[in-house]
Amino acid sequence: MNAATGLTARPAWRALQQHFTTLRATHLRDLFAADPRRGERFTAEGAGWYLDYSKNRIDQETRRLLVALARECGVEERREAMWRGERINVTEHRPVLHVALRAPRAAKIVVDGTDVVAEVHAVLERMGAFAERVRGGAWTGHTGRRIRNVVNIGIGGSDLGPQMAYEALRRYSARELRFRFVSNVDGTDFCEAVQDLDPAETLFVVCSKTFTTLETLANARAARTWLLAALGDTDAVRRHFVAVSTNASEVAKFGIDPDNMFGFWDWVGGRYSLDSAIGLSTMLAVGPEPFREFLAGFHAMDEHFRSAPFERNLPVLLALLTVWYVNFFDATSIAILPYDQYLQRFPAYLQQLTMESNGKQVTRDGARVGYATGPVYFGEPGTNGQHSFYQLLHQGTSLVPCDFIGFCRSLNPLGDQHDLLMANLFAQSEALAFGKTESEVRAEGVPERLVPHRCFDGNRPSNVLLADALTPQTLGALVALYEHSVFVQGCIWDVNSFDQWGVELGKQLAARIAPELTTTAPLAHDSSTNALIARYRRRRLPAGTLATQ
Ligand code: G6Q
Repeated sequence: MNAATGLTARPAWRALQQHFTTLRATHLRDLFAADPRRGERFTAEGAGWYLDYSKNRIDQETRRLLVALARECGVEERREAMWRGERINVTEHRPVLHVALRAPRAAKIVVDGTDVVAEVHAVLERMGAFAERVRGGAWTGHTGRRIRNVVNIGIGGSDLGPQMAYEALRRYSARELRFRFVSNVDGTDFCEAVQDLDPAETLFVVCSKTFTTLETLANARAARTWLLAALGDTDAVRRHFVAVSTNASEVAKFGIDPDNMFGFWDWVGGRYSLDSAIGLSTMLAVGPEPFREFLAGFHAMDEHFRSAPFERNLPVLLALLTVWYVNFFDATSIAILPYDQYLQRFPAYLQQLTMESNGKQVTRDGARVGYATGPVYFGEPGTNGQHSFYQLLHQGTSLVPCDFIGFCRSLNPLGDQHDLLMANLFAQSEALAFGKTESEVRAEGVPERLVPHRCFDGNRPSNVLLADALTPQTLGALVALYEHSVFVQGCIWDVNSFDQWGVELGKQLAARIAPELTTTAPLAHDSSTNALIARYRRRRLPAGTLATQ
């Protein structure tokens, strides 16, 4: 089978195309009217999460065909190949084993003759011991003062996950410790993060899988300079810097004591590394035991993904629905709408997970795909988003499937505010699905000229994900849910969800341009880039000068 046409030639795909021609005109109002129990029938549960996917433009036949497509695309085989540690990241020739990071101690996953689960637990032990010392005050700074500030330096997968998890689990975190996250090579990020911190009480956690990332090394050097300017003694680095990396030699070259390094492995992708030692800042915030619960939540979803039949399998269902909208309804974006302020960084985190994984134009074999792949993910916590971009979700010309995420119990009960929050979640999903017809608008006495403006077509799909409360466990399960959903999508689109070559070109060009900015050497780019660099050269300030001076 030709790889580029492989997917679209599959029997289930062909059947879905046929089925789509009949279902596309069906309104969610009709689907609900035809089956009074639809809201209970199209639901699934696993690892503490309840998924209501009844407000999707599907019927039982759609689900049957989508599940058949997953089978034809070998989702089961590829899932097991991942668990077996096969090198399913074909372009980097690596296993993909984030599931080993949360496997219980008794589990065994062997890669190249080594039981990686045992290694994972050895690192977890070291992280736990270190976290206890910092949190308990036994680990002090160079001058003997207690650590009160933790600054995570990292970017991409070494920043988005830890920052999201820190924010999400804030309710469980040690409030006497302050956490900051520095990622951007823009000096503003570092300067603002440390401007009110005392170097003698500050611990830097430098997170970089490769320890060669330009932004992270620039910020780590800035941190060292800032620390030494205050403490004066290079020995201080030992007490104020720890590293999380797979690259011990680069860590040592930077001057961080290898004893203060927490390792992980090349079979952990950056955007899948939150539950490795990259989560050290999260563990410092919440403590080792809640971190283990967090891992247990991931593992519970792993087990669900591995054992639940596809028809009741949360990651499989979420993935198939995305494929349905992207490939049949031509949807180009998905909104992630968490109704919980603690999940404010969750959409940003998911953006990387989904778009870096499945934003691909060739199949695993390198043939051009003949169909759409990963959509744009975006989102904001509700209810804030309601007062901004939801207008387009309700009345715009694009179809934007939405994932609503909420909790039955608030971690901060404040009067009736949680009920108000959840009422909004339920109402949004209802409004998107059922809309408001012309006759309903007229019946409200709306003047005729305003009727078109006040109508809502409805028929806009959404999922609702509910858990009892935001805990380390439910957060872990939620992350794993999306990780596996991305995996299933990748299997169907036949792309490698675990590489990210797309970020390379810009990096290479920036490395070429950086030295050109500070010379007067002739430029050999296109006329636009040449003119931009020339203007910048004329107007830039010498390093170290303030724009306001
Ligand atoms: C994620 C990507 C990327 C990576 C960063 C940081 O999957 O690979 O976002 O996490 O580029 O890389 P380092 O951890 O090596 O600094």
